[in-house]
Amino acid sequence: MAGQIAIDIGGTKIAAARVVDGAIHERRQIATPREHVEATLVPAIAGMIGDWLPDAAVERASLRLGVATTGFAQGGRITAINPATLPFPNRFDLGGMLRERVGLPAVIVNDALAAAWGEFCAGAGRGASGFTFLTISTGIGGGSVIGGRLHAGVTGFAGHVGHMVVDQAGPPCGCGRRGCVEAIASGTALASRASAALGETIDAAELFRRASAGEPTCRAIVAEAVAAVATLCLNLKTALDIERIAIGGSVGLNPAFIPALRAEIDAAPAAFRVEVTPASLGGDAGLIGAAALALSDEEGV
Ligand code: BMX
Ligand code: ZN
Repeated sequence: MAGQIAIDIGGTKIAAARVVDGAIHERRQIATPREHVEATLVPAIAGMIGDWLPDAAVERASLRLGVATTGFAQGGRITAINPATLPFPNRFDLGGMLRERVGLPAVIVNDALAAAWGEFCAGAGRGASGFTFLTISTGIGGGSVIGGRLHAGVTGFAGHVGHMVVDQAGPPCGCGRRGCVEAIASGTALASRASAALGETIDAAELFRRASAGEPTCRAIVAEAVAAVATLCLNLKTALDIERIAIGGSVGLNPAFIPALRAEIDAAPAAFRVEVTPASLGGDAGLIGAAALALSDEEGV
């Protein structure tokens, strides 16, 4: 069966899929190797997709991998904006290494930009004339589709809204700034803030469980994260005047998150309010978007 091979590299998981006509036919997932990423990442990906590669040279000739990845993607290379999300060397040549190891060219796009395109084409962004996707996951990423075009910006950096500052006196972020929404509300930040406050190691999922059970420290940490993401949404509305924001990622899709976010946004002055909705492709948005971008001539990514 023909189709695209799509890969989504996140700070916690790598997913790979065969995508046929925009639908996922077979999907695999592994934990992201976080040690010696420069040496382990590409072999791990090659191991996931090896048996999907066609033998016939003629079929290989028309195939391009669609790769969504955490990090700032530029000309096939990726750079960590926040190395705490996934540490790889600056301008890591992911495209070149994949071509060498797998024998296929790859279209490399930031994960949240790819997911924004996936949600716009086939999910929660369909029909929106201005749309932003936010992933609240290991890190916080974003992507916007304005007037039907993916807005990657002049260098491909657009969408790195996890590094918009929402509290100038806030905690330091791995990107080098202070008070970024990612330093307050990402899964990484929530786990480390909760662990420090409670004196025991817990992850973001456990933080939400305890907050739902009424534990006051956990409730306060979650409330601060929700307020930070709400500020980000209101700021995005002022910058882009989008119609809808879809929220994805393991933190964003926690059942407690979006209702609390909506309540916070609804308390803002009317002109700043924006519709927020769960990402409808769930964890597959990046795969579907990357597959579509590998086929398309969507520019600037
Ligand atoms: C970080 C940054 C973004 C990414 C976002 C979500 C790195 C390595 N990544 O802000 O490029 O889109 O995290 O990443 O600097 P995820 O791994 O949580 O999906
Ligand atoms: Zn930052």
